[in-house]
Amino acid sequence: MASLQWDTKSGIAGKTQWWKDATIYQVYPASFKDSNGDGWGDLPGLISKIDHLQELGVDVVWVSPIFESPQKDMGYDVSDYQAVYAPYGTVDDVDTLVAECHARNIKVILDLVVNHTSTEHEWFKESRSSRDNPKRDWYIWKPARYDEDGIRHPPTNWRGYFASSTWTWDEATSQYYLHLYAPDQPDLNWENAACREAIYENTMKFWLDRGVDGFRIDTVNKYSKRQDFIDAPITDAQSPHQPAPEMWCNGPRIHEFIHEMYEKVLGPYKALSVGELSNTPHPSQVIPYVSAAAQELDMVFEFSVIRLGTGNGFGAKYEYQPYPLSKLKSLTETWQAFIEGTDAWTTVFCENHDNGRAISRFGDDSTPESWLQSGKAIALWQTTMTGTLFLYQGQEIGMVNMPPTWGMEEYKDIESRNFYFEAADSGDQARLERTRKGLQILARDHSRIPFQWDDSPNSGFTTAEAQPWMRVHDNFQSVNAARQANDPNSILSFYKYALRLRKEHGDVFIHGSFKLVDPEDEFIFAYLKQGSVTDNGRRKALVVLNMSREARPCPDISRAMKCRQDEVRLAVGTRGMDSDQTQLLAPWEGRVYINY
Ligand code: TEU
Repeated sequence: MASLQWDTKSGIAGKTQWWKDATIYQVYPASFKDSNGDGWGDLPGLISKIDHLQELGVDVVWVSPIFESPQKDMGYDVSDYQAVYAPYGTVDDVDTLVAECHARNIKVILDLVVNHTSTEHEWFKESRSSRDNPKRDWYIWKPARYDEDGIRHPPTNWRGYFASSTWTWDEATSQYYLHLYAPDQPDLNWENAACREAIYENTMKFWLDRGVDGFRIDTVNKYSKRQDFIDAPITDAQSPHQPAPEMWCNGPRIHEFIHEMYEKVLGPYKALSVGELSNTPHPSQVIPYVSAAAQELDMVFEFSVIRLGTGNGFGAKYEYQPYPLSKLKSLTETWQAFIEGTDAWTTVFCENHDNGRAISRFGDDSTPESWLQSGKAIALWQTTMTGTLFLYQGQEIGMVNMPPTWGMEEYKDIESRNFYFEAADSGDQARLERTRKGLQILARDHSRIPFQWDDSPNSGFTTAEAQPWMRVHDNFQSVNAARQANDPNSILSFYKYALRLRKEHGDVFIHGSFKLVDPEDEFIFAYLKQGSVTDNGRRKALVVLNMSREARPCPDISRAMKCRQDEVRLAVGTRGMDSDQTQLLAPWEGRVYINY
């Protein structure tokens, strides 16, 4: 990887662009590898598995939050940004991780969670201590509203992410504080300049000075809220709390704040940045965050594709909504093509710690054969798309959702549990059933169960005697990394090959344009990738993926590629290299043709 390429084209001095070609791997540390038998993954465990990442072809590791935290939301509730949560290890272990990764030419990025802190953070403890504390204004405090009967109500009717009001009453000073997530996660007040300065110094520079290469930035577009704090329109008559993202997302000063973060920290440190951009479904809103000239973020995660199947609005999020393949295709095209002709950049991903597993959602985990074939089709889909590619731990071995036979007690996530209990409390049995079924597909828990390393007890994640913090999947004896490493036909071997091919033809796969072929076809997902015109002509690739359980005719390759048949060859196929002899695509078969 060219790690120190100066970008002369964008005209931004000192801005390196190595990350465009990078493959980034997300580690969810609690579930990756436990080294000390306490059933909770840790940094020494992660360090012991760097070779797995290197063999896969990973360039950057993103580690989900490891900081001191009461773990109300798995570390996305930080109580001390400069300390490591003891079960993960120590600050020295982070230094070792960085050194060991750098020795293998792998970079390390941490999760930056600065829209909110934990209520246990010193800043919040001070802020809540009195109305005239100097840090009072570092969080968002508002007086109550009272109705004609003198009953107290929150300042606004907003619904938070985890199925409650966004406001919690604090007896000590008789005011409400704002929290978009759990009551234990109060929102920081980015309007306060001293607070912003403390964030840059305390949470960012501290780790960059230790050699960390950048950040995945949590909830990056929620720092600026509308300041009038008014009620949202009532769109869910069943609930006292109303969805209100227009009140607290992409607010009036958001670009000012992110640019300041860039100017003061990200830019000078040349730190890699990838922001989490929810509730922003229009390309015209996204470009200002990721245009190189804007000097804000290198790239963002936009969630239209990964949110497919989630229910409407905030309250019904876990009531599954089926969708046609054409929807997946058109959303993919939108979020591939939106950077064409701009100086912006995009990301490619289909899994993370907040969603169900890709095979269980976009593929088919119902039989071993459909699991294998659809896992490879998904690998081909992801590795042939434009942008920086993100893989989530376990994706490379085709880990799937928890079995539907597992009860609610196996779901540990605050969001899953709150939605389930909200549905149960409603007394509406049909809603409860819909939520239970939806959670089986969409819950955040599915991606958080222990990594399946081998077929030993507890899947090699921890010792045989330990009690893992989440249950190990029943299928670990057949689905595990050790078995797949030795099998040339495994999903893991396929990812390794496809990732190499992606780099080899980076002009087409990583940087090319994207155009759907037959957008209306509800079985075949086919698209043309084209690189830039060079002396040797234009490089093209046609990706054809049968996203169904039935054999289907293959599209006309030379017509779609506008090439003669003898100018085209099969570059890779999920069923091996002989498959291009047949005009029929087998169930879940994928092929990539390139011109030469
Ligand atoms: O998620 C932010 C977020 O708003 C959602 O997109 C997220 O997927 C979640 O399901 C809320 O419904 C980030 C983290 O990725 C998530 O794990 C945290 O819970 C959240 O921030 C709060 O810090």
